Amino acid sequence: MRATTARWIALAVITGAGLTACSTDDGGKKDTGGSDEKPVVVDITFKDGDVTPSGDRVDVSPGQPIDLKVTADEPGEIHVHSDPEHEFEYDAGTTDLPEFQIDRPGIVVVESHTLDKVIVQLEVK
Ligand SMILES: [Cu+2]
Repeated sequence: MRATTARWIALAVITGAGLTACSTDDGGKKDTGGSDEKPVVVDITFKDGDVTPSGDRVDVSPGQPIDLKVTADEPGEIHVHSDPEHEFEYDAGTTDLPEFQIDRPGIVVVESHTLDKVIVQLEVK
């Protein structure tokens, strides 16, 4: 009887610790914690001097986290023409860029200055 109780307590402690670690991770990713919306994930591929997507419209909500995942054959830089602007550098390989949000409705262009191309237009509404 005693042994069983002890085991249950141990389990509860382990589970509790797991939950705490998980929610800390979430807290660190979101800057404000104000939005519990799922992030918009945009997969971007740079290959042979070209980029995919190329000028696509992506709908996002104001304050919704935007998560750019870059796969590239050489390092470069991405510009997000929001206010304030964001500049992200990436290396060859796969890079998960820091999440950002846009609070004001409108169209925000994400471009590669290396290629001088529009990657996506974020339509914030
Ligand atoms: Cu730019």
